[in-house]
Amino acid sequence: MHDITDLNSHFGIGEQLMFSLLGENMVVADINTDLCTARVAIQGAQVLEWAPKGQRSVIWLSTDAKFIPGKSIRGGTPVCWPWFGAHATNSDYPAHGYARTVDWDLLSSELLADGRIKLVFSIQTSDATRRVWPHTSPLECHIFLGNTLELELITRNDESVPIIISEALHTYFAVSDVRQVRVSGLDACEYLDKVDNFNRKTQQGVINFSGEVDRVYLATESKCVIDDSNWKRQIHITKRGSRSTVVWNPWIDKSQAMGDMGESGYLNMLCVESGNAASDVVTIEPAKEHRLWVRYHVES
Ligand code: TA6
Repeated sequence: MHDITDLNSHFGIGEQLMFSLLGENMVVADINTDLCTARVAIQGAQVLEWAPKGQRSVIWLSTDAKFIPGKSIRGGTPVCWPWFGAHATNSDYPAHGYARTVDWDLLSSELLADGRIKLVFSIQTSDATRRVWPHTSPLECHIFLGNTLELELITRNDESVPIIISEALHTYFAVSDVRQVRVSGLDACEYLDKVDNFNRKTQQGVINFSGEVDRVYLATESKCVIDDSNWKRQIHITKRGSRSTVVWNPWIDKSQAMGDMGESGYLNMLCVESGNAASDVVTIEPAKEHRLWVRYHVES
């Protein structure tokens, strides 16, 4: 458990970066600079909110999100690691790995010359994590908060044999009405349609939303754009070190079954996730590292 007073004395930056408790012992960092306001949870190194100055939040957080240590938080930028989706062999293991439900260590905080706040987190391991992931593979998450949001996941293989991971930055974006937005950048990409028995299909043009969508686009390094004409903005999603893009909206039935999506939360969120999943899993050779990087910026 992190001590708020210690965090503020070691990592606080005046009123631009302050730590506090949210819900049942959920430690968060609140950022308020000339460039943006944001909130980052120590659990999962998860950005919960991010609003460039003059913009409403770009990152969606459920009004019914639960802030209970060890439970995933609905919304923000969940880190799915060291596997994406269901575990390949053991259904008892947590979906999307364990990174998003454990406390991380904050290694550093910095106000950069360009006015952005940089936070560097490293994941904590324990007997519990080693039970589901018996590898020595330190993970860091570097977060740059300004009028853009950058996230970088760095996995290092400290073993003498290769390790294989799948991963994603499972980011929830805030939209005016998912029925009236569209996603471009994936035209002609092949995808696995999780709503249709993982059947392999090819994207035709832009993606519109009139029902549940859960697709893993493969072998794509393309930039994506969420075009939200109601809110007169486009959210640009640029990535490196990622060959998969997952597009997800649970729609009505799935949302109600999840219990933490809010009354009609599905209408105001859309996940466009940058990662490496399915046939895009990553092999990291001994003593090497793998970097997954994204940048989000808004044009209006
Ligand atoms: O990325 C889409 C997805 O894999 C969906 O299939 C759905 O399970 C979603 O992630 C949310 O998963 P969670 O474990 O956070 O409820």
